[in-house]
Amino acid sequence: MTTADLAPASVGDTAVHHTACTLDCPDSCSLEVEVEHGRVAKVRAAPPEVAHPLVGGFICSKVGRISRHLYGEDRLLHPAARTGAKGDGDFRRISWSDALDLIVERMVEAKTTFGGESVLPLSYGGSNGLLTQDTADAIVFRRFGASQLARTVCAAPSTAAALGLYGKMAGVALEDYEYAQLAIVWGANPSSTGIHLVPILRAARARGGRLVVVDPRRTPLAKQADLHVQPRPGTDLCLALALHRELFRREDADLEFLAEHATGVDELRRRAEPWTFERAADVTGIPEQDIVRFYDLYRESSPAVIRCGWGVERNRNGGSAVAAILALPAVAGKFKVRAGGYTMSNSAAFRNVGWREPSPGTRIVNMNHVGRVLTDADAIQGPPIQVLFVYNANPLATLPNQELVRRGLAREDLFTVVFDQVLTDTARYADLVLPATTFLEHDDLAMGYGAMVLHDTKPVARPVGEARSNLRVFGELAARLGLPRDDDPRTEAEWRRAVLGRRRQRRLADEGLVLPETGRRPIQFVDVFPHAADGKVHLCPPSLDAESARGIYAFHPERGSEKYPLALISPSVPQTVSSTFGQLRRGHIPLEMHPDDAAARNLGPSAAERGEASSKAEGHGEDGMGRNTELARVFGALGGDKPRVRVFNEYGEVRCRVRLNPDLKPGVVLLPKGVWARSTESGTNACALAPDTLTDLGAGACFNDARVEVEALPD
Ligand SMILES: Nc1nc2c(c(=O)[nH]1)N[C@H]1C(S)=C(S)[C@@H](COP(=O)(O)OP(=O)(O)OC[C@H]3O[C@@H](n4cnc5c(=O)[nH]c(N)nc54)[C@H](O)[C@@H]3O)O[C@H]1N2
Ligand SMILES: Nc1nc2c(c(=O)[nH]1)N[C@H]1C(S)=C(S)[C@@H](COP(=O)(O)OP(=O)(O)OC[C@H]3O[C@@H](n4cnc5c(=O)[nH]c(N)nc54)[C@H](O)[C@@H]3O)O[C@H]1N2
Ligand code: SF4
Ligand SMILES: [Mo]
Repeated sequence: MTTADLAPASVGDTAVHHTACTLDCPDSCSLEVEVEHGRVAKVRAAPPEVAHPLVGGFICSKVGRISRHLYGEDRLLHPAARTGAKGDGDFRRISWSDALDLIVERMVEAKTTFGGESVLPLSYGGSNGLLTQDTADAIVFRRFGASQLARTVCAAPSTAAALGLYGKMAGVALEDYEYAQLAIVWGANPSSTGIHLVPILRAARARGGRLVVVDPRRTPLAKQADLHVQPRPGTDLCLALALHRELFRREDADLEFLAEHATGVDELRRRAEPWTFERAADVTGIPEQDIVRFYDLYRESSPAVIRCGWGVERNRNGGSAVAAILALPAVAGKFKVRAGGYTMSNSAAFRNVGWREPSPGTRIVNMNHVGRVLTDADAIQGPPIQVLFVYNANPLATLPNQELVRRGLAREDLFTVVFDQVLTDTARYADLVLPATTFLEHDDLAMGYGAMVLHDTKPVARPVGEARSNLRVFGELAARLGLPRDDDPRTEAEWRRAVLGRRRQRRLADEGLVLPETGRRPIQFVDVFPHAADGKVHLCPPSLDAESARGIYAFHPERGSEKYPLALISPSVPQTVSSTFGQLRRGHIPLEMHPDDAAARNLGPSAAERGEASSKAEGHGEDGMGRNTELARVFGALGGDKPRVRVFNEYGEVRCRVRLNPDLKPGVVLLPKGVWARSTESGTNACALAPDTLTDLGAGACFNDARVEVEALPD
């Protein structure tokens, strides 16, 4: 591939460009975009000559239809200042120059009165590449001396566990799953969240490979799996430790591998010791015979690979659970072969990318505590937050304890800037909104965290209205605040070089995309090793042991709660990426509930009524998703109009309707993550029910520790 391949080609009046997707998705697709008169007309997968191998000629439908986001009615077109009450979303247009003056004035005023730490930048940046986060923005906020944000809302526990055990070690390439004799998809739902793995798993099965899915609900993949292991949310740690115990006890552990490549073996063994299969079955709610079957499949298969997802981490035991899962291939001796080992985030395939702006040593605010910190001056040491600058994030829709976040955003004395592409729920509370470009309108660099690839993202369409890129806006803000230094990068090309290094930048320019330096598809413990001084896996790393209350691998049982007996999970759904594209949803979202739980609350047919339906359903076929068509019909019919309910706990409530879903584990209810206020009757989402407690490692979010009750509302 050469740069010539990446230059736009003209087909009639339409220009065809190649670029890459930066959305928060592991697959980082290479895209082909048709542009008409400066506007995006069609987006599809780039052809194989210019695409990275995982793409395989298809992309998701949400990006295929991204013009609805780019040119939809919610798109922000120019800077605007608030005219109505906070939350109303009424603004009047102002100029960029006035907007930037106003920000500078308010930031300087806050610093003079309260100190620089009274300014808080709030960005997560999951849907950003390497140029639009932690570059010019870091120059602004760090040099200004603002508070720093710990970006803990996602991946913090997983990252802590993976780094603690293996350092920055690349995982098994997703393409290699085809060669796995056993693939374990653990707390991940790639049918929604990383679709390019799905055909590869299908290919593996066609070659005789087996599939195990560990998930509290029957996901589309679980329906095709040889074994679906269905734990209660938050109990994976017990399951993983039970597998470890048995590996050691039955002498199936690879002691030779462990002697050469691991530390902390005896500690892990000791901590796994109490977890018999029986006890694990009791705590996880998984039938013991399923654990035995899972053990046998894992023990006897090679290559065996574990795709550990982010569903495992979002609870009080999340960090230790991920650690115990990632330790399995070491103890069971599954490394050293292609398709043997694990995959978590594959961003470890690239080292030393990014701009490093030194930390000013100012205080750090945990993102999960933004609601507390905005509403309670005593929640954190130092000055109260006076200026909040939100970009690359939609906190009102995505942070736990939504009502507290809302109260914080509603504070009259808080000056809030929201810099976004669309008028998000958060933006409605802003004093000032700034219009941002999208990855089809600005320069960026996409780095996969599933696909091992780094590639250029080019502006292919004209920015709508007065939308500007992060690099430009933060560059101008830095200048107005007098922060730039002579050797700071200024142009997009200079930023690319600063972020990538000269050698990689040249490769990217020559080749269009860059695959890992370690060889295209590394084999763990052959081509890549733990990134630690001793090159070993640390099964019981002292730093993590010190961090977790009662030490790593200690199980924290649920606080018993009779008042709120249902476990609410809020996983990703196909239509959105986190909250991105949430404005495009039509209608309201339902709460999904197992029929038994619904019947117990008079919200659905009783077991007897369903039994009758089931016997009628026997002999009926399954549809493409593995649903029994007759059962689905009967559940729908028996359910009648979906009952209106209130889902509630001590943090808040969501009012919506109920949909019966027999694929959930009884006792588990589901609301999708990232929905906007307009998608529920109450204007709240799962975050209104999510506690702002922290995970055992990495101080991450505990979304799936939400415990709730559901009651009927009059229609
Ligand atoms: N279409 C789409 N793609 C996305 C995203 C999106 O919102 N939409 N989000 C992106 C982002 S930000 C991320 S972090 C990834 C996340 O993608 P995934 O890793 O797939 O994570 P989740 O969607 O949070 O949850 C995955 C599964 O975990 C299950 N689960 C919930 N609790 C538990 C538990 O305690 N144990 C186990 N074993 N399973 C549990 C859920 O039922 C769900 O099926 O996807 C990325 N890709
Ligand atoms: N209930 C519940 N909530 C969750 C989760 C859950 O499991 N359950 N999961 C969590 C997870 S996994 C994640 S990753 C977080 C994500 O939380 P967020 O990062 O807050 O969510 P996104 O929807 O990705 O928000 C990104 C915003 O940035 C804007 N944006 C994108 N690119 C740019 C740019 O270049 N410049 C500017 N200025 N703006 C831009 C987008 O328009 C979008 O509004 O949500 C978390 N929230
Ligand atoms: S969101 Fe994921 S699947 Fe969709 S185009 Fe982007 S990288 Fe590909
Ligand atoms: Mo995430």
